Amino acid sequence: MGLLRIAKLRRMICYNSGKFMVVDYGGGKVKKGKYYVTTPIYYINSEPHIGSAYTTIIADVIARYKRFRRYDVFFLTGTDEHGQKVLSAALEAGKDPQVFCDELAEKFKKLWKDLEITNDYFIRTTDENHMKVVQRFVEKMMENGDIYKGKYEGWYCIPCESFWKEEELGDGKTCPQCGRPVKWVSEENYFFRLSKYRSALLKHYEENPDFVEPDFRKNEMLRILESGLQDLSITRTSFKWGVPMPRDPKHVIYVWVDALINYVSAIGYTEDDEKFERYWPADLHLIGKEINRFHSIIWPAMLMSVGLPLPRKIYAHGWLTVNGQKISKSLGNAIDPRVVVKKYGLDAVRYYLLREIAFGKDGDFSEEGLIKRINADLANDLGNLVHRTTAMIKQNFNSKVPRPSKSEGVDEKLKDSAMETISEFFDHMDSLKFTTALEKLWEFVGFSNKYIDLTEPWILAKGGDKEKERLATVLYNLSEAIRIIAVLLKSVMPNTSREILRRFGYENWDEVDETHVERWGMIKVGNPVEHGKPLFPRIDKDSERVIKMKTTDEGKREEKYAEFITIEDFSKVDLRVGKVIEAEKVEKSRKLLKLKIDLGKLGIKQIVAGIAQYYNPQDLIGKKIIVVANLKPVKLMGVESQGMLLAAQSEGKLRLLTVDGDIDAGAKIS
Ligand code: ME8
Repeated sequence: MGLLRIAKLRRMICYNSGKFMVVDYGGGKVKKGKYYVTTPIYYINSEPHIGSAYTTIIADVIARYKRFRRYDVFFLTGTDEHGQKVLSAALEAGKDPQVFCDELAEKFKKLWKDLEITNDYFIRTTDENHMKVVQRFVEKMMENGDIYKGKYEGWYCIPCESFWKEEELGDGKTCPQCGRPVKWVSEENYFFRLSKYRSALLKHYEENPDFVEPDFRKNEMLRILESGLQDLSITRTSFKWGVPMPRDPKHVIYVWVDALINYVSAIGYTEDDEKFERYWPADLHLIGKEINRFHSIIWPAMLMSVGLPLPRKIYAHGWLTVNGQKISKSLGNAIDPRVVVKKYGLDAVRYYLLREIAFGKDGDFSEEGLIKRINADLANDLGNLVHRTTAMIKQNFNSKVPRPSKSEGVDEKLKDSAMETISEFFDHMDSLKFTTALEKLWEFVGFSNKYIDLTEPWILAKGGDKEKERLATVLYNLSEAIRIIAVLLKSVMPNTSREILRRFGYENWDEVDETHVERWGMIKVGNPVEHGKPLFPRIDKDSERVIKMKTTDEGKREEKYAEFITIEDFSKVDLRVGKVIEAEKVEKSRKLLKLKIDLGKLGIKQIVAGIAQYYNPQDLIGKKIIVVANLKPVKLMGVESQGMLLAAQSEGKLRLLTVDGDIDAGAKIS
């Protein structure tokens, strides 16, 4: 985007999407143009953890930063709810998939709210509106001759929802991405002519060197493109949990095709032209490195197929480990980010993630590291700077920002350093180099502390009128330095920024934007100054840790008791002996069996259970099993299930619970 400044009016003319424009989106403040940033939409098969929070927090910093730089921002996040992986998780939880997704989507929304994420919209792929757009998008690909019917035979990884070539597999036929076993799939599918777009993609990469970042991730994509592309199977018939293929609803659309389209459906593609034109193309798709291929090859090819412009940038960041280990439930480190935030504070966690983990590379989230940063950078450097300055203003100038007079060499150095910091901070933030941006800002925090040592205000305070005049200048300069630091921190540490500015007499924090650091000397003489509590209390290095890691062995023996329940709670569950009188497979399902169970006086109940991989239907007839008889009925794959049977599961095995000897069907278990 090219920017042209028109003298004093400070009005921006923007060159955006091939057009020149002066944009004013209300409030009289001129916007520079638009900025559309997205996170991946997270699979809803389990609850969010610090890994998903990492991407969302960074996207939030970017969205806040662009608003601060006066862009018209649209920030999107959401949940990916279709596909085999989510369906299996719902079935395992014994829930109807839609009910399961509704419950988990609320958990994601609640987490983002608790983490003060400022997304403008939350998309769910089960939204009716999104599903309609997916169908229209695929129809357009068809109209363009890019979709054909064929037979898919190959390897599929369910956890990654990814197809792999034989030669890409790991030892023992495992997924090259997650290391878990892949499955042989053979189905009649629709295919997308991905191969057709190879040279167009290569050309786009060549003409837009910043299209995929960081560079080493771009090079990985170039290697894939250079080695050739295979057409992509884009429908499945083995389950129904997805968007039906237009004109052939036996097929559901591949979860990745469905998911990628969220980036256009969320802003009104084919539904709200004005909004769509206002925000598309996306300025940044922020993702983790493992899903780069989908975003940097498949998605651009899909967009080319329907004739839409490509996103401006895809940034594939690295992976976080927690206390040095891969994030995993069984190791106990897939923790709810709120636990960490509750103990250490949201801003401290945001600062730590941006400062400590070199953005783009893999990094480790360690509680020790977080405590060190809080004590050194936040409590010691920034906290002390504010504390010392406000204390001296309170003591010597009746808690008002004093009027400066003649400036000396060291004052000029502070001022020059501030101006240089602002410009470097902006440059680094613009190029997504958060770690360097914060390093620069902290160099200035350091220099401001040094300025105190050099000017020795505690000695000036004991002197006569001349020294008092000098003290006023020193404390004015320190107040201004702190004000600039707080303004620059608006997007990274919003609560700290707001609190510091409030302590220096600024209540209108929401309106603070880049114009508040246009020049040195913008702090108002006479502003009330509050000397409050330290901003960041030091953390005792021996304090109890909130991330309690298990050893790998403990992880394997992971299960804890669920919470205690009372005998009254237990008695709510009506457990009965049931005799299996019929058993058959549920059509189109690999996992489900439909059983008719005789419950004596309670009659006959139909139960759908995910045991098809462990039992042949005919082997079950006549077995006496244990059934939860008073479970609210649900539909699984369209078939009603009126109860649940009990089974034990371990290391890939599953065995049904039965009774020790003969007893009547319907007998109560207590
Ligand atoms: O892939 N470190 O969803 P997903 C850093 N639904 N980031 C991490 C992380 C970690 N340890 N773990 C997860 C999907 N992430 C698809 C996306 S988009 C059209 C569809 C973050 O729930 C990171 O951004 O598996 C990663 O790419 C994303 O969560 C994967 O989320």
